Amino acid sequence: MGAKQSKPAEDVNPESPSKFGLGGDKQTDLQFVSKYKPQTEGQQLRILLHGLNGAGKSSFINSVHSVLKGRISALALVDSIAYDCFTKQYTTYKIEKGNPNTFYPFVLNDMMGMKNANDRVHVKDMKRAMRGHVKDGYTFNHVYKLSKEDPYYNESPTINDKVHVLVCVIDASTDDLCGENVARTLREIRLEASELGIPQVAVFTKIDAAVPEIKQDIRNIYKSKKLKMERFSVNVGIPMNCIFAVQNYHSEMHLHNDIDTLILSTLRRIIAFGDDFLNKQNMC
Ligand SMILES: Nc1nc2c(ncn2[C@@H]2O[C@H](COP(=O)(O)OP(=O)(O)OP(=O)(O)O)[C@@H](O)[C@H]2O)c(=O)[nH]1
Ligand SMILES: [Mg+2]
Repeated sequence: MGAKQSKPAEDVNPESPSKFGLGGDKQTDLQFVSKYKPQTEGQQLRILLHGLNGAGKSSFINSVHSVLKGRISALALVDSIAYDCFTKQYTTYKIEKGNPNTFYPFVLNDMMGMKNANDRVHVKDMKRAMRGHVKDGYTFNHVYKLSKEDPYYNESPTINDKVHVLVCVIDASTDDLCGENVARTLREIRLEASELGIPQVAVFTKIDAAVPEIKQDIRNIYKSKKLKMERFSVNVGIPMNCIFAVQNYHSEMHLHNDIDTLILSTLRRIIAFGDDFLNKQNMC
């Protein structure tokens, strides 16, 4: 698939989402992301994705990669039958920027999803991951947490190993976004992140399945009561202005302007939140 073929078409729709401020302005957001540089040379902004299995974490990474590369790509592996946790390893994804071996100064971390609300091992592993103790390549399991004796335990994490923004990925297409117990567990993870000062956002995925009307008009996204964002916000404690909605690239052959716009505006905000935290850390 060549770049020419996948180049997003100019948005000729006078009622495009960007014009309604729903997804921000694509070019401005793209410029922000392209120009972003942490204040301190050599620093890297780490974005950790978590959530229930099958929520769309790996697909979000692929979507960000696709938008920034200008073509559909599959950096992180995704399973089409999400009956169990497909991603098992802790993996840091870097995105090449222009020249080979030049990367964006932010990375996206994928990890095994939470099996259910009683997945205590996941909560413990999350705490270690946020503090930077989990090395790349660690294979998670549901039976025991990463031990301090494990070769994949990072005893002395640097600022680059620690997480700077936590992204809770939610499948918006399920009837019950997250039951009471899952919400409690997500809240527990959120409180741990808050103790470390790590900002948190939520990204609702699969809005195409949740709100089929958006296929005709993507402006319906944030209006749609079907997304139940307010209820999620109250249950988990993430404020409404930190909750975003996207459609991941999951079956598309080409990029689409509206999908790009939502992914980019979400990414921009994630980076901005993480950067604030990174700067605060540097001042300490
Ligand atoms: N319709 C639709 N399907 C999606 C979207 N995002 C992801 N999917 C599908 O949802 C399934 C699970 O997606 P993954 O990205 O593997 O989810 P995950 O959170 O990484 O899952 P685990 O690794 O198992 O924890 C796959 O079949 C994807 O194609 C989306 O925005 N819309
Ligand atoms: Mg995955």
